[in-house]
Amino acid sequence: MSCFRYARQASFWLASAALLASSQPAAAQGQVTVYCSILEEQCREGATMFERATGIKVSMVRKSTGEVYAQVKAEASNPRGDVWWGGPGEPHLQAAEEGLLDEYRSPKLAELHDWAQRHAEQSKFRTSGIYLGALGVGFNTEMLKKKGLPEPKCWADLLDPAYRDEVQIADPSSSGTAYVFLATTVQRLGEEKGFDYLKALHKNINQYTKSGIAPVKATALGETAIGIAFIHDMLTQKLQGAPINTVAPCEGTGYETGSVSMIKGGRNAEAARRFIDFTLSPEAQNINAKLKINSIPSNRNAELSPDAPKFSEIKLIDYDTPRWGSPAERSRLLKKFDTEVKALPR
Ligand code: S7P
Repeated sequence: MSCFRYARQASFWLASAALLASSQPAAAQGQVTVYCSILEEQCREGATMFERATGIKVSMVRKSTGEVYAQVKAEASNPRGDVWWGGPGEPHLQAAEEGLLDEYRSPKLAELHDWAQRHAEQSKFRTSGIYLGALGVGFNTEMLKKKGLPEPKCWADLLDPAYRDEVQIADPSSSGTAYVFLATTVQRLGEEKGFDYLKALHKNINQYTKSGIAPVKATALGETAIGIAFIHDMLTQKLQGAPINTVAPCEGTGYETGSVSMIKGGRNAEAARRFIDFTLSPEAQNINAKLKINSIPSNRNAELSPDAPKFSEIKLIDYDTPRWGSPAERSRLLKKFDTEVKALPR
C-alpha cells in the first residue's frame, strides 16, 4: 500500500473517530441528581448536553425556587439532591447561610462577570451567579383593548380598581420570581408602605400561582390581562408571537441573580462539581439564546442575545440581594406576606 493510501486511510479513521466522539454519548460514568429551578425546557436541554459530554447520568427534578429551598432543608439530615440549578439568588443565599450548601470554587469562576464573582464571594462560595433578569410587568395587548383598560407603565398603576381580578403573580413562598417582587416592593417603598401597596394590589390579583412562569404563560394565553414576572420571560412569549408587551415600571425595579449551588452532603460530590462547572460554561449558558430565553448570562464568553432586555435602558433600584436572601429577612417577609396579605379577603 502506498504512503499516500496509508495517509488517506488514517485520516478517514481519525475523522470517523472524531465524529463518533462528538455524536455519541460518553460511556456511563456515575450519576448526579439535579434540582432544577429554571424552565423545564432549559433543564431538559442541559441534562442531555451534560450526559452526552460526560457520560454522567442526570436525574433531574424541576421545581420552583422556594420549593427546592424547602426540600433541601427538609432533606438536610439525609440529602437526596446534589446540585440546585437556577432560580433567583435569595433562596440559595438563605440555604447557604443555614449551612445547607457546600463551598465550591469552580475554576470557571474566573470567566464570570464581576457581578457573578461578587455573588459567589458574598455567599462564601456556596452559590455562584449564572444569569441576571430584571423584574417587570407584561400585559396582553388584545385583552386590554377588548376590555377598554389602560396600559400600565408604573407599579402604582397596578392598584387601579379598573384592574380588579386582572393581575396575576406567583406566591413568594414557592416562587423565587414572586419573592423578588415582594423584596423589591419593600426595598422601594419601605416595609410599612410596601405592605400597604401589597394589600392594595391583593384586591386586583386573580391568582397567586405556584410557579413564577405561570403568570407569563397565562398573560400570553389571555387568561390574565396583566402578569408580574421577569421581563425576559414575557419577551420569550412575545418572540413566539403572543400579543404581549412588557414594561419596566417607571419607579424603578429589582432584579434576580440566577444561581447554582452544591447541596451539602450530596451523594455524588465529584459529579456535582462537574455539573456546576458545566452550568458556568458558555456552552450551557448558550442554551438560553437557543431557546430564546433572554436573561443575561454570567460567563463573559456566553452569547448575549440581541433581544435581551438592556439593563442600561431599565431604571433599576439598587436591589440588595444579600439582604433579602438573609434567613431572618426572607423568613420574616414570607410569614408577614402570608398573614397580612394573602389571608385577606379579595
Ligand atoms: O431562566 C428563566 C427563568 O424564568 O427561570 C427561573 C424560574 O422562572 C424561577 O421559577 P420560580 O419563580 O417559580 O421559582 C428564573 O430564575 C429565570 O429567569
